[in-house]
Amino acid sequence: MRTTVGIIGAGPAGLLLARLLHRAGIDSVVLEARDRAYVEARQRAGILEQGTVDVLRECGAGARMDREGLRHDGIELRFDRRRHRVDFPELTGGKSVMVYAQTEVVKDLIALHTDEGGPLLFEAKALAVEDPDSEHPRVRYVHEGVEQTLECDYVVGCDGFWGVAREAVPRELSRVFERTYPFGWLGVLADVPPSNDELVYARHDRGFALLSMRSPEVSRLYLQVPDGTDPDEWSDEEIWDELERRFETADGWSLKRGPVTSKSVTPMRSFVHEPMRHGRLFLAGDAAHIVPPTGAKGLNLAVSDVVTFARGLVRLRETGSADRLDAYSETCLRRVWQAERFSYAMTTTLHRAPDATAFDDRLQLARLERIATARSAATDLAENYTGLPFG
Ligand code: RFL
Ligand code: PHB
Repeated sequence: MRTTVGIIGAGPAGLLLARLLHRAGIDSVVLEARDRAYVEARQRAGILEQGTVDVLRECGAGARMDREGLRHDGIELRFDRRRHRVDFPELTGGKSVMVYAQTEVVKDLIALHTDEGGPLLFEAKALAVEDPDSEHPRVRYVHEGVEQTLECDYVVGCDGFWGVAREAVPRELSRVFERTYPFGWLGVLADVPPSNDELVYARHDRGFALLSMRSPEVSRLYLQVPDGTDPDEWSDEEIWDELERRFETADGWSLKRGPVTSKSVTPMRSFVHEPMRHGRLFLAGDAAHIVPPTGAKGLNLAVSDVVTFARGLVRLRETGSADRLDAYSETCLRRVWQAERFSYAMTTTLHRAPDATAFDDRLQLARLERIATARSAATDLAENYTGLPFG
């Protein structure tokens, strides 16, 4: 098979890229290792930045999001049994975020692409990207038990952290920047209306907790747990009891309980691979970088990467200038490192490290106090949370 852009991975990055290229009249083939049901059910992100919302609308993938998504104008920080609201539009000149699950974005993009777009092969596992620095890179893959080759003008590795695309960058040119954290998130979905209208990020001496939601009927909750925790160690009742302790306020706020329908543990890491481009191979989304989920940046970074690639390729086609495409790695990395900085700051301000001292605790409270009392500190949070401009 031959195509202009070979896309590895049908997560948000790969699917949105295929959509953007289709709208620009550029053909692509998407190879996805897993089956459609698996990809559509994978529980992950919940928050879309303003820029992500705008891109989904512009490419005709925003209709259901606009009907069912929940626009949020702020978040609540909870610490020392106090509640502090950060108002996004007021601090950013009108920006907000959308609560609309990654599973739903993925379902919408798959449905559109299946109706209108080019080939999207499920259960097609890429084995390797070959000759990335030639004019015609290739992807070797297995589909229906048969090994095949996809010949491309460009390959975009949207295959997530565990994918194969990154391996095609020669070791001597690769640099990896990484940090792991000695804790993870135990995440649950529960059939109960969210106990708060907006997300609650709670710092507590027992550890971090987050209240989020999927709809007016379904809550999404997270608890900081030690690294390597097995979700089955926690009964539903223990989870609710612990959430209640960490969210407790002095003003009698109460947490609604309901049936837990899913439970899983996510490890936390920060990771950046530089460069994000080698020859005609481009890395996008989690294939190139990971952020801890505390800043809600991962999916949104995947979106800004593929928008940058698509704009670069369209410019090359329309004007003959490869300047934007050539600047892909630098353009994306500037935004990636701002998201790394923000996610790290949110993570270390809100989580309790196993070796934290009383000094560390006081520092965290001082940082939160600063956000609660200084407009400049609150503005920095609001600008980063709602999303910095795309490159
Ligand atoms: P994905 O979603 O991992 O998709 C990669 C796809 O590639 C496929 N694949 C292959 N296909 C073919 N051949 C191979 N060899 C392949 N190897 C892999 C995989 O099957 C998969 O379908 O990466 P992508 O598209 O870059 O998207 C990134 C996002 O999924 C990720 O950054 C976010 O989910 C992170 N994240 C959040 N991001 C936000 O912006 N806001 C949030 O609120 C937010 N919350 C979260 C999160 C991630 C979480 N977890 C579970 C890691 C909350 C959690 C709990
Ligand atoms: C989620 O709803 O899954 C979610 C929300 C905010 C985050 C991370 C995850 O920071």
